[in-house]
Amino acid sequence: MHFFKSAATVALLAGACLVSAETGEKGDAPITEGNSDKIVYEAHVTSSNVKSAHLNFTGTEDGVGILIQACFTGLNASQPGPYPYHVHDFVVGAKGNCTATGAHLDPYLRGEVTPCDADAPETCQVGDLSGKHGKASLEARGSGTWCTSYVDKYLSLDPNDVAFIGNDRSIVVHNVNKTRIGCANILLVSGGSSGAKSYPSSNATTTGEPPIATGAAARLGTSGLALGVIFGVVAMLL
Ligand SMILES: [Cu+2]
Repeated sequence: MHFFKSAATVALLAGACLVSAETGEKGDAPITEGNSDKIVYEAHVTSSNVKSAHLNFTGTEDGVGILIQACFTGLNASQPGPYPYHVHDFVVGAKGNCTATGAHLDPYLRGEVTPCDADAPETCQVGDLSGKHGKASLEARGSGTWCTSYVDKYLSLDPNDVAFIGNDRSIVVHNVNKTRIGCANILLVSGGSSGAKSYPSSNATTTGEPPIATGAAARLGTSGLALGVIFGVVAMLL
């Protein structure tokens, strides 16, 4: 009897070890709180291969996690799907260069060797949206559209959280072979602060480009918003 009990314990311990092997060097991602539903970020991907992939990020009523709504449409039929998409570390480079976005947002240093297990999303790379919630389906090809909506409990709208999606981050859409077929910066639309960056770019695990390029693109985003406000005021005066 005792033998069976301890055998079961050993098996359990071994199981626990296996599970922890998938966990990030810095542990599992914690559930985020305090994400206001007044804060809205957006990313709008358009490229020669992606007519439109629009993603909207906002807080939730209870502040737990962030609500993501996404619609993909007009993906080039020559690109094999289904299509993974992720939050990447850096902003898009000059001339829409998606390579400049670096790796997936992975502040807990989990890496991507072991694929994300959607049943244990806390162990996935924080930025691995399609790993946790499903890839964009083939329905998005040609004139088709594919939309989804979900709460991701591990991303944050707080600039002081390592899982912050704002400002210096981007969305990259891939084909099924991981080729980057489109990318766009995640920009603040309303609420929130443009805030500090808590997850140092130097932590990135890839070939990431220096964050110098990011400033320029971020400024571009900000001046775009400012322009929008100016046009809005002018339109009101007319
Ligand atoms: Cu990606």
